[in-house]
Amino acid sequence: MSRLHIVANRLPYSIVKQEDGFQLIESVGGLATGMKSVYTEYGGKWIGWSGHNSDDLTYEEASEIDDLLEEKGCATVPLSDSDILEYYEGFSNKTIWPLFHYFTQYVDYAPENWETFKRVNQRFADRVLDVCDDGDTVWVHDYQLLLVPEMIKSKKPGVTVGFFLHIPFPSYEVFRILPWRMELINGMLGADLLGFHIYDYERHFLSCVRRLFGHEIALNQIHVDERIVKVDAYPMGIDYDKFSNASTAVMQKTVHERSELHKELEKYFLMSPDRRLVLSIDRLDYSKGIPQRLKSFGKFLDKHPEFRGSVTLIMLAVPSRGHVEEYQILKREVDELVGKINGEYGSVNYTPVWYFYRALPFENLVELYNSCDVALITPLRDGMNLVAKEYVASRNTQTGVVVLSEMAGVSKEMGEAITINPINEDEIAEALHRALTMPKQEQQERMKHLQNRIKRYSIFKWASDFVNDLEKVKLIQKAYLAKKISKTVYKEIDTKYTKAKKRAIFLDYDGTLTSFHKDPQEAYPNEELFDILEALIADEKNTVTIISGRDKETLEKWFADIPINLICEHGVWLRKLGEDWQTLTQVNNDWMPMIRPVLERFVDRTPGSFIEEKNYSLVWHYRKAEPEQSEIRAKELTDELLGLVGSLHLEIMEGSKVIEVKNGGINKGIAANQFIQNEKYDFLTAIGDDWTDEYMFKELPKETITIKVGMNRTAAAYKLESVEAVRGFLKKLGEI
Ligand code: GDG
Repeated sequence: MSRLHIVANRLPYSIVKQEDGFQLIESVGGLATGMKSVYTEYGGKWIGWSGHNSDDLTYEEASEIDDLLEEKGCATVPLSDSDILEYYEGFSNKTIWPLFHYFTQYVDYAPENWETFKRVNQRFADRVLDVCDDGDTVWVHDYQLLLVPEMIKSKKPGVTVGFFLHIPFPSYEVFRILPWRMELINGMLGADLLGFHIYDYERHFLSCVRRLFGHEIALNQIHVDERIVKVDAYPMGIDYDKFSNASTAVMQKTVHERSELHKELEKYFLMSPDRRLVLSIDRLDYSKGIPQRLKSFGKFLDKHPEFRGSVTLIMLAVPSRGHVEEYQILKREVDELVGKINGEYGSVNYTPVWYFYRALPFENLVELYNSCDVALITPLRDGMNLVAKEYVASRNTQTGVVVLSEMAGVSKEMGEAITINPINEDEIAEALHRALTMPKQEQQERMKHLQNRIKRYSIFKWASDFVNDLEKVKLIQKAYLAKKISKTVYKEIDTKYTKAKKRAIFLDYDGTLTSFHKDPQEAYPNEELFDILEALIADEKNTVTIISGRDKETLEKWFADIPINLICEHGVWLRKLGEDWQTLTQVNNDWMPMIRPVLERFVDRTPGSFIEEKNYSLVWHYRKAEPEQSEIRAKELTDELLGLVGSLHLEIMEGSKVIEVKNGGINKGIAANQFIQNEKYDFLTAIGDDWTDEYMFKELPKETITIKVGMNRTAAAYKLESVEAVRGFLKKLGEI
């Protein structure tokens, strides 16, 4: 693989000023560990902010820092005081963070923060563009850089871009609140691969794309202009061995070698064999549910007085975003709650909550994981939550219980934890009781499963999976492009066209010659389309046929003024030039009274959907209905119809946002073949966009130039990406 660069708000080093100059300290965070393995292996750069305010640095100091980082493969993006205030603390942490964690009441909509966010994202993108070449791969991380993928892609389309979001992606109902919602999605769609921790975030994102942009989406692939964007879930892992080994090392230390904290913990247990520790670790953030957790612990002590004196909650709250008002309020609330619980339930030799408001060194962290019987992890929302995984990895004795919020992404991977609703304080109190009284054997059984799973999908596996998928996306795009009509392919088609003496051109209508409209009656042909068709018809070597699922009355009305052949209702009706309408197959409508009530029931329950009755078919349209609901309804309806149609010799056709029930033995392929029989055409082409057109692609003679509009799997030989592309193609053929 070519070079792979990482882009994140922060570089994987922090910088401290010493007497003899600046010194780099390697970050030990999960992301830094995982990514270092990736960008060093692929010889790329890590692009990000050094963590220093550029206003506080002299030119010489800034250059010294840049040089030090450069040696480590890092390229710095400078941030000034106002950038930090408006881009980082402002739009990132006061707008996106609360919104994406469903704290809509905290969202700040300051337009100046948005402006700075855009400007700083552009600065990051420019720095990336400086260091990368066409053919390189770039992996952008997290919510501070949502606009960067598009900013890279629009300038260097030859660069493959991946993006991973570390926080939740909210549901459409929440996301839509944001005035800059279109811009953010558009920024993300610059990526070739978009990763989320869990499927829920992925489906929220896809739903926003569908509703805000209407792009075509097939499974987890979005068709954006001429590209395919793949979306997938990759639950981020940890460096499992690092925690497991550190935990073993901690246990093997002699008394003298042990840290002060470790000694304190041992003393605590020595006081009584019944003593238990419950652990709580997070950044002090309102998304983490810390006040609710404390209150639940108070409730637990209240309801189970037998545990007073023997169960202590160790609460490590790492200071975070202290400039932001909501965090200051939270800090006061937590301080008060700790005081209240300790005041109410404490005694001379019992402190219910040990509260640390600071970051501890890694060794202490592992000691805590090692010594605590229960990990109490109760975020109100959390993208993943790595603490839960780190606790599991550190439990070499295989004892210990995780009490876990169902709102954390990690809960999807931890079925063996006791899951709780983080708002429900009584439930948490009871879960805590259950955890503290769980038999050892049960703890070990659960822990064994958790460890096996967390170990397997480590941070390294996570990173390599994402990188491998980025490579695969290139192949998907290549396969898509392979069927695209390139200049050379077009030339070949044009040569055949020019040489031909008698040509048959079959054109589907909706989604091929004209875009879909919410109201199908609005899809009538415009002037440009008439010009294109007239130019083709003017060449007397051409026999042009519109072949559509629409009813004959509509098409007859719309195309009354031009001499064109029409095949309607997927092949039931044919009107050749100068002739009357004829049916291509013998059909009847006796079945309609049986099927109609079924469709009507679905109309009643699916607002926006409606029934169209054609001469020989019934159609349930759901283009105007709520997209996700109607997809489900469409599946239900198909299932129900399948049970009915067999004995009636009917067929169900699932088109684009329609389900059509019609007589069996009729399709566009049969109709088109009947149309050309007894004639000697030396140029045949068929263009269509949906499932019903596949019959033409499969059944017309093999020399037919078959063209599919859109990205879905097809039997056609070629693809065009859109209605505009079809019109462009026909204009060239018709020489207009
Ligand atoms: C975001 C998302 C997602 C904590 N205290 C100390 C310390 N830590 C380390 C832990 C852990 C990390 O910080 C916290 O990670 P989380 O995943 O729990 O949470 P966020 O910081 O909010 O991270 C989150 C994550 O991104 C990854 O995608 O899981 O949902 O919000 O690694 O060990 N480390 C040390 N001392 C401490 O006192 N050394």
